Amino acid sequence: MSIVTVQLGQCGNQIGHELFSALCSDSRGTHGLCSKNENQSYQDSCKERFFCQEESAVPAARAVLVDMEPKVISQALSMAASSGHWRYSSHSHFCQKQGSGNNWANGYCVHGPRHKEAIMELVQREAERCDRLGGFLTIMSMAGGTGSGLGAFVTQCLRDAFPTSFILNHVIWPYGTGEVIVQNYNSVLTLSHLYHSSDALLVHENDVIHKICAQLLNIKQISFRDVNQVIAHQLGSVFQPAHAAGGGSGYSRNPLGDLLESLVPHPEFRMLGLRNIPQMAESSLPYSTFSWPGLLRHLRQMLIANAQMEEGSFQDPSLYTSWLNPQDAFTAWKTPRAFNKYEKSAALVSNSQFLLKPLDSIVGKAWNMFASKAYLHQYTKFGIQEEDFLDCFTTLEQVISSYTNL
Ligand SMILES: Nc1nc2c(ncn2[C@@H]2O[C@H](COP(=O)(O)OP(=O)(O)OP(=O)(O)O)[C@@H](O)[C@H]2O)c(=O)[nH]1
Ligand SMILES: [Mg+2]
Repeated sequence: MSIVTVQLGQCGNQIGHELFSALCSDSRGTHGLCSKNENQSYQDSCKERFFCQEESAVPAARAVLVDMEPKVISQALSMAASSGHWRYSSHSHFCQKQGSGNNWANGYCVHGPRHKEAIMELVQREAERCDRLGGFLTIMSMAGGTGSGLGAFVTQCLRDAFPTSFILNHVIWPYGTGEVIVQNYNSVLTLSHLYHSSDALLVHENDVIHKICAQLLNIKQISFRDVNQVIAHQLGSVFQPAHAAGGGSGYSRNPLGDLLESLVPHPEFRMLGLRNIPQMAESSLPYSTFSWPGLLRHLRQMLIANAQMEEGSFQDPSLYTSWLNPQDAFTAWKTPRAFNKYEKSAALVSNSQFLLKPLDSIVGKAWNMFASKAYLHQYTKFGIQEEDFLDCFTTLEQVISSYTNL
């Protein structure tokens, strides 16, 4: 099955481009110890999921690019074309002349309704190019105006137009010491709206990825490009083909469905996090050896984060909430194929309390601003009223309380 990716705003388009580059270069790159046949079916499966091959042209990403300003999109289009290995389709982007000025309400109330038809037509066309549509992956930041506001609007349109398709929103959590003063407002509005229309939110925190760049990859002057490459690597590690452990011999045909089915058993809990190991500077890769038990132990340790627990396997019931059977709570996927130059690597997607603190902090800061009515007129002038804010706070307070009680 194929996934249609919708890249929204500066962040969404930059990360989307990096994701398709990573998928393509992994697919073309070293296949490690796996057989030729295995490698071939890995490549075919990756193509079916993310790329569309027309005649003799290089594969085209199954993607729609949306931004309210042209610069980032035109960069993405030309960088992809100049790679020579993949490209974006020539009529799969939509942009305007001026961004949403970090104003969620501008993206959601103005740009959304105004451009709904044009954007949804692009999405529809991309969906029709898929033999079998497995769902949608949207990529956006939650702190700006376009990715967050227009992104929330487009997600609702996707839900209406494709009521039975899976929708996974990849969301970038802003730096704690953010560059946008109203980022907490925008974040609260984005999260609460997505919570109603999306199947799940896969969250990457800029602060966390920044740390990986600094501490594990030893990058001195960290750019968005560096951060995005780590994010793309992590996303690729989840979305590239893998076999269900104990399942049949073929690669899974329904990547989004498989992921969401096991990870989102309850509508109150839709926040997903992603960890990937090992991660190291490319130059040290050839000199590293890893063993599976070591990697998995490390990954598990990351999951329980400092909790005092005996080592064991992922089957340990104490890792999970009591209302889930441990067999249903954990699903493993494997492939002998190397991933992105790593002969062995492991990724863990989890639905856990990892966002509780950051969420509480963002809601708290937004609430304090709201209580003093700071910047509210910038939202009300586009049609987001105080009651709308209150509804959003209520939604997120409920999410916080659900996760707290897990
Ligand atoms: N990881 C990552 N974060 C980014 C990138 N670009 C922007 N951000 C983050 O995204 C937020 C700003 O949102 P943008 O995506 O720039 O905004 P936009 O969607 O283009 O909306 P407007 O510019 O207001 O129209 C901030 O939290 C930034 O830290 C990127 O390439 N990678
Ligand atoms: Mg922008």
